[in-house]
Amino acid sequence: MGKFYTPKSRERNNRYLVSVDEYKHYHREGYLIVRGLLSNEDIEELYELAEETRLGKKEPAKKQDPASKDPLKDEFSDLTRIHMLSRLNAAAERGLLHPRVLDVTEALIGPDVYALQSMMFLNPPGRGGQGWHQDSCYIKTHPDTLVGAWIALEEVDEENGCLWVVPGSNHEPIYPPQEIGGGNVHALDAFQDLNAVHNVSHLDDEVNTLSKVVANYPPPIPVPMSPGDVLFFHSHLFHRSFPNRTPDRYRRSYVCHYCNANSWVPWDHDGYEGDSGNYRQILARGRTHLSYAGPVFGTEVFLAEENASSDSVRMMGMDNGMMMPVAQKKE
Ligand SMILES: O=C(O)CCC(=O)C(=O)O
Repeated sequence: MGKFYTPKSRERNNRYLVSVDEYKHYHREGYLIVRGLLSNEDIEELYELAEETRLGKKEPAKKQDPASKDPLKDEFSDLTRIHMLSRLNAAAERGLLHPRVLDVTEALIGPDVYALQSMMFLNPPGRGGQGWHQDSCYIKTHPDTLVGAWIALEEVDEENGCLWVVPGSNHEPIYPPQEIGGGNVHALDAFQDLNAVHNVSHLDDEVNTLSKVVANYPPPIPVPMSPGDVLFFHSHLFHRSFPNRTPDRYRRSYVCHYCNANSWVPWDHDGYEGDSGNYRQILARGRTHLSYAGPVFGTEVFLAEENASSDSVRMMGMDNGMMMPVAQKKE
């Protein structure tokens, strides 16, 4: 006879336990701020990495092309943000796989978690900022389970360009962005009135037509944060940032994305959008029946116990008429 399958987290001393209120807040409002989730030492390591990155990249900023339709292209070429340091650097991998960030992620979208993406933001004076957008139009997961974790590496506020969110907008579908292939998140013919939007992520609300949907909501709210605070945000949430308008402060942050490890992930940062990018995604928690990668710098991850993963789990009809997942040992 089989046994009931109940996912079980691995025990750790400093595990962050998410409260039911936090879980409800995240799913109702589309975001959750966990103050002081990371220690000073954790932040110091990531802050130093941000500094090394900044000091190693001293090319003069390229002037933004005012006719450009894609503000992100300018940002990447200006090195305002650097993608996927976690594939190149041990400290960046530790940040992406930080156990306390994963504790929260596991409770919100797990128990099985892939770590997909990392971005180091530097945002020097006068630069940075990303207009209204929804993250699932950039990183596609099917089922759509993406979540972002925005880690403050220093004080961030309205002056140096903190994030702004539209509470409750996580219940919206993904508005297909015309210029990047229509989003490709929902089936194209599933909605009767889901119209394409133009220039998502553009800083100018006049050309970024997602701003018209944002205008249906009460005013967006800024999210000021201190080093070690982490903002978890749903991938359908409308959010944006403004350029850093201080003359002398940076806005350093480390932003990572995760999804449930039973999602199919056609996305891979290196441009691959084919039949599966799963084999490049790090299994950070739990287990998966799909392919996955391991950490390359030896960062410890707390996966399901070996003996649990050798079970085969099937939905079975029980005597009481209910369908239940049942694990059976492989012979
Ligand atoms: O931090 C920022 O300025 C923008 C980050 C963002 O919007 C994202 O990661 O989706």
